[in-house]
Amino acid sequence: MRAHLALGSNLGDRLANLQGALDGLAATEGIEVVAWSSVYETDPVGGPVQDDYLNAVVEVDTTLTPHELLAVCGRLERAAHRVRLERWGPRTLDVDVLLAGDLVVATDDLEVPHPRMWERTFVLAPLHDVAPDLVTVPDGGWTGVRRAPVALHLPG
Ligand code: GSY
Repeated sequence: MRAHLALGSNLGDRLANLQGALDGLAATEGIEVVAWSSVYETDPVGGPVQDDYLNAVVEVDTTLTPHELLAVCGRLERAAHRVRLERWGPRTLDVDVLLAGDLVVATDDLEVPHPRMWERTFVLAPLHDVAPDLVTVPDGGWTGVRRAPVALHLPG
């Protein structure tokens, strides 16, 4: 199954946090990283006044179920020492399951497709990089997101 995951960070070494997530995904059994987007610096959406985020999207092929993917996301967030102090508050790392093939999941702990993804330019701009067929660029381009002069890398 082809799946798409959103990465975000606005606390600590933001780029290192995103890179750690990409490395962690690539090292996970049952996940093959297929592509990753540019890194975007984005205005914070929702929550308290907080610093700008770095956001990216990773495309994977996986044999894991959506709930197994969710568990991987949680493991990666804990590895980045994410502390849940405040809903929508600043965070070292957020990893969300956006899409899991054509699957639809609606459980208490997981909704796929991600219920807010289509209104979030910080998700849609990087998703467009890896899956342009899924996202239409709005007239006038994206607002609130800027391509950052940095990139994620994987060996090979
Ligand atoms: O939902 C992910 C965490 N988050 C973000 C984010 O990743 N990027 C931006 N720009 N704003 C956000 N607000 C929240 S909460």
